[in-house]
Amino acid sequence: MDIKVNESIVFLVEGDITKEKTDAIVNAANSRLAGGGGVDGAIHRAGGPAIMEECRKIGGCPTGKAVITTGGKLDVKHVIHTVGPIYRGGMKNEAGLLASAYKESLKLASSKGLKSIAFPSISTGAYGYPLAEAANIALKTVTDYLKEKTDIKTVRFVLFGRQAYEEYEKALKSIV
Ligand code: AR6
Repeated sequence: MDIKVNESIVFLVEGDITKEKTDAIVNAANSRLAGGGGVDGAIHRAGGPAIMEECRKIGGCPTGKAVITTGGKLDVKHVIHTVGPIYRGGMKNEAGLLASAYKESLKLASSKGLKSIAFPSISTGAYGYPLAEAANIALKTVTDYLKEKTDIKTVRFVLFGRQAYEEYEKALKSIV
């Protein structure tokens, strides 16, 4: 499914983000940028050691912020590493921090002149954010950004598995 927002298009696809050919893919990292499981593990495995080398130099990234490295051996110029919140019931500003992770990633991509970016579903694996709520926040934040700024032409949400895809589809239909 896709929708047009201003001059940009938001795509929902089911798949593996390490196969993307956008200018940048976004990693759901941890604040130490230490690598881990899930999408983080997949990106470092497929991208090779150059990505971790840069992560070590950067040293860390606070929750809700984003940093950028090379794409290593991936078919992308850059990996943007952002840190989503750990879900602890919803009263610890998780929604604000999740929105910030998306927005800071987009701002960083814009500042580097990137035209296309692919996101995974941040915080909805190991960090336990309920998928339906996270999908609404992700899509609202991205579409709001594209209504204001038109430099990023393509945003792809690469959802891992049918359930994630369907939740995002439901969320996207509810906001258009
Ligand atoms: N492509 C796209 N999405 C994927 C892929 C993939 N190859 N693999 C998993 N996902 P998670 P988080 C989905 O746990 O919740 C790590 O250890 C997955 O199904 O990767 O933000 C980090 O180091 C889920 O929907 O990230 C942190 O410590 C989504 O990606 C911590 O986990 C996010 O799941 C971050 O937790």
